[in-house]
Amino acid sequence: MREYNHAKIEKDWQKKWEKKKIYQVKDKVKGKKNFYQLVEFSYPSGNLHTGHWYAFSVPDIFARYKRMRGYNVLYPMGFDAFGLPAENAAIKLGADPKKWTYKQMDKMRGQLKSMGAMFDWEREIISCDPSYYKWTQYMFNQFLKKDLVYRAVTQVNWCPKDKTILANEQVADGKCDRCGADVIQKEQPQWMLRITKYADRLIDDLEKLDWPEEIKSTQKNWIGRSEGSEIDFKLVSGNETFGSVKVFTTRADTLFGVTYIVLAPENQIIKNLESSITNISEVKNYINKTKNKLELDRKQSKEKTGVEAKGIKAINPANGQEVPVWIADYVLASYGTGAVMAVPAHDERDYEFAKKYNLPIKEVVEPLFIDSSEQSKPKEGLPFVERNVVDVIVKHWKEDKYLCLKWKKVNWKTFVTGGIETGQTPEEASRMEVREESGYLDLKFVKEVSRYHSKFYHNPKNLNRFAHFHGMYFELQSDKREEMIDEEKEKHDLFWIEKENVSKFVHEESSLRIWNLLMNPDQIYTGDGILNNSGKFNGLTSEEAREKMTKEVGGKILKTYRLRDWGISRQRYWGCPIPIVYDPNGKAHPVPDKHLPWILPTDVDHTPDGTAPLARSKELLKRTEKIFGKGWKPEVETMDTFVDSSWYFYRYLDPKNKKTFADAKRRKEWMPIDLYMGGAEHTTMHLLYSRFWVKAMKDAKLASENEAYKIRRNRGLILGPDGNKMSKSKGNVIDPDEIVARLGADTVRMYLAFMGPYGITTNYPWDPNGVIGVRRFLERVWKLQYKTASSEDKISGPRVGSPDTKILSSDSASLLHKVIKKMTEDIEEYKFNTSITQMMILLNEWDKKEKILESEYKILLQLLAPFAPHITEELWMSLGEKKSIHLASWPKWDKKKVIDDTVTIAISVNGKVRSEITIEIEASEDEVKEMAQKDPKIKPWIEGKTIKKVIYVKGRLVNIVV
Ligand code: ANZ
Repeated sequence: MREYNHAKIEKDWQKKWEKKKIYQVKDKVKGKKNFYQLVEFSYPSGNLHTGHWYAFSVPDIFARYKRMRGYNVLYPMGFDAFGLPAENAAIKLGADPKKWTYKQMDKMRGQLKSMGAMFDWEREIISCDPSYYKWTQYMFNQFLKKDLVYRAVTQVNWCPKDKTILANEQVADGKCDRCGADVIQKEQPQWMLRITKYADRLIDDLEKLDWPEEIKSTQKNWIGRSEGSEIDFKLVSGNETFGSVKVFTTRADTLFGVTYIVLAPENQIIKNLESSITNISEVKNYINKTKNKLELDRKQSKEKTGVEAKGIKAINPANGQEVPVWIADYVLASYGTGAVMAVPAHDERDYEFAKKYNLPIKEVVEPLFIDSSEQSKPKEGLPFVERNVVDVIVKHWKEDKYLCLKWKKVNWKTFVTGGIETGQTPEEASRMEVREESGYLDLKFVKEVSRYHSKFYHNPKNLNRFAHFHGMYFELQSDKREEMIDEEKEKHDLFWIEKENVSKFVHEESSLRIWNLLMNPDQIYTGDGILNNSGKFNGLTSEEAREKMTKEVGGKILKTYRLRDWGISRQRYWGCPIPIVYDPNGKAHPVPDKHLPWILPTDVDHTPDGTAPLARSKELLKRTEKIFGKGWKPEVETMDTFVDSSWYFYRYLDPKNKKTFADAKRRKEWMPIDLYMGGAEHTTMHLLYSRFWVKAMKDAKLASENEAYKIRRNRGLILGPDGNKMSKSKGNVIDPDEIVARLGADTVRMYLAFMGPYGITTNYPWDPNGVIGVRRFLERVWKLQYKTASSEDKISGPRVGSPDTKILSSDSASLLHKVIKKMTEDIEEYKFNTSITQMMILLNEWDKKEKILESEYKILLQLLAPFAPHITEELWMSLGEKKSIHLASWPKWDKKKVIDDTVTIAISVNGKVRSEITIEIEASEDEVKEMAQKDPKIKPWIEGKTIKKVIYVKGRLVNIVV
């Protein structure tokens, strides 16, 4: 018997595969569909950790599976090779960033090859290579032509200690991630990309993508589109009008609820108002105080502060009402217009402020509930019939209990409720309803709690109801009561429910709202609804009103976004040089395409001193002057590395092309990417930037697709055995090199796939016993090779079709087919774990047998091949196969064999279930009855007794009557 020597097997096969080029991918193969599967290319950190293994080797299972399913699969790998760590190594170790990076990549390439993945290394790309960044620069130039690139002064993060600009992701908790110094904000000119121009498309196109909902919603929030209105409020001082202030609001429907106006302290308009503000020194004082606050603190500040600008008023354009003008720092200068119309009845921030400064609160929007239950949701096609209604809460005369009704015919639990007749007030209607429905008479009206509206289908009347509810509150003064008429008694039962149980008893969302408001009046309604107290707009929905009211007051409807343009300038060395030169007047010009790649100079001192390292290159300056003339200067900034990774997937398609970044034909063969698997940390940066980049490429006629990634799946993290994130400081790091050496790459790949479903962002702890378990499984597969028999007659034990198989627990052939089916279904959903379980079940069954069919063993090897490519190849070849198992196809299951042909039925004696047996579905009644009586668990119940009757219910049970 040969021993399972993983080290030798794995090395041998990796060499042979490379020599035979079995993983080389052609762009087109006759009769095969292309399948482009991408994982994020790695940063050459120089050491492959468990996270890399999880990121690359598990998706490799899927890629191999797809290949066996007959697809022409591209699963490429490369290096995202520009970036800070190389530069830091240069600063710390005095290394040459380029040499350092290439050395790291050599090491990592070797480790990546040890995975046994089907990467086509001929297509490797390296983003720091001039043959790659030439095209990054080319695209920059194209975008410049399309006015998608511009230079502007913006705020950047500045580390005063390292004297360098930091990207947002290089700042953690306001500190430099390298030296820990407090980061400050600095104004700096930057090259910007107009990603905001694509904001709408970036939101709207998400809908068509098969991406996890959480990434979609995070991207939407990040872009932060809000549709709003700009509305002018005239400013007056006494009788004098002097100009106006523009506010930005997303809720123009609440215009009638405006009770004051707020200006951001920085709002320039305050200067023009100075002479009319009577308390100007107080105002100036406040403005000075807010100057030192950070924007973030102002957004989150717990206690709102502000000061009234006395002597001036604003005129509400909707109703001509004068309202006070306040200055408060909860309004930000950088958003909207830096001024808001405050509606404390419907906005939390305004509500808090109004409470604190005693400003009026005026409700103008009432909630609208639309029933969504199957029985009561409005019926399409039926018109709505309106009706005014009361919903009446009645308190007990002595106890803290409330009157509730349980309706007999319909499943309703409510307060007293009923319609308001013409001529009745809501109070009168309430009294009448309470009297009719309960008989109580001695009511004290306390208040109208709130109003709301409700749309539902009224079943008994077969109409759609649009009900306008008044939520009323009464307290009974005594138990004075009259006899109810029988008709009412039949409709419902009355209950007095304790305060704490009311919300469990009543279940209409709308009634609950009134109840909650009564119990806790310090609440406001911030949603859309139906307008009230809004003059001629009463009764409109919020949505209708926003448009109508904005028009009516001469406002403008517009969209705003939270997304800012993408600043790509880095004052860094190890990045793609921005291909710009400045003429002697300081005007920027693109470096013409014929001079690309615009090479990163090497004569640079990397010590950070606050200037860009490229500024110290004599060669770069000389080159610039030589090409463009005396007095010309090069741009010394490099690009954000997210630019490099925004288009890398195109280059895999044609990595050696010198004429273009990727030939159009090849792009047509492969794009868009069928499946993109990656880390959960990528939501708003890489995945948003590259979506923008592709759209911009499409508009510049460089690409023909609008989106690059059809399906996106994010994976989770592998945690240390202690359940914490792996980190050197915690001493819980699993070194894949060590485990691969000890147990083999096949074991590691398969264990990682076995931990749990892939493609969901759940984290799994590394379990040392789990790895051993997987290794044992592979050893068992290895040993099975000595149990194979090449023809059926050598097999001992019952086989399909033989006469002694009436009672089957499971049968090898049908189990195998069930396994193929289940594994296929699970892999399609990235549930590699449960598909491995299937193979384990099969093995348990086979272990019981003396011999197994070689043909069936080979099917197992094929099923296992994507998971454990080396051991399966070795076993496959040792069975005399000539062609690699990885060129074989995925086994098919036989439909007939996966149908369950057995069924488990119950056996009862005198009606009590005493046992179960498994029978063939087709077994005859007599056979089943006989088996039931012979069952060892049944025997004691019938022995020595007369059997009166045996009843068989087909496929379900046998009852023996004694
Ligand atoms: C009146 C109103 C009534 C508002 C209401 C909201 C609810 P989003 O949706 O986040 O874009 N706002 C406008 N400019 C502001 C600024 N510079 N600083 C702080 N708040 C500002 O927010 C838009 C809403 O935020 C606007 O709509 C405005 O308040 C406020 F029931 O106007 B609203």
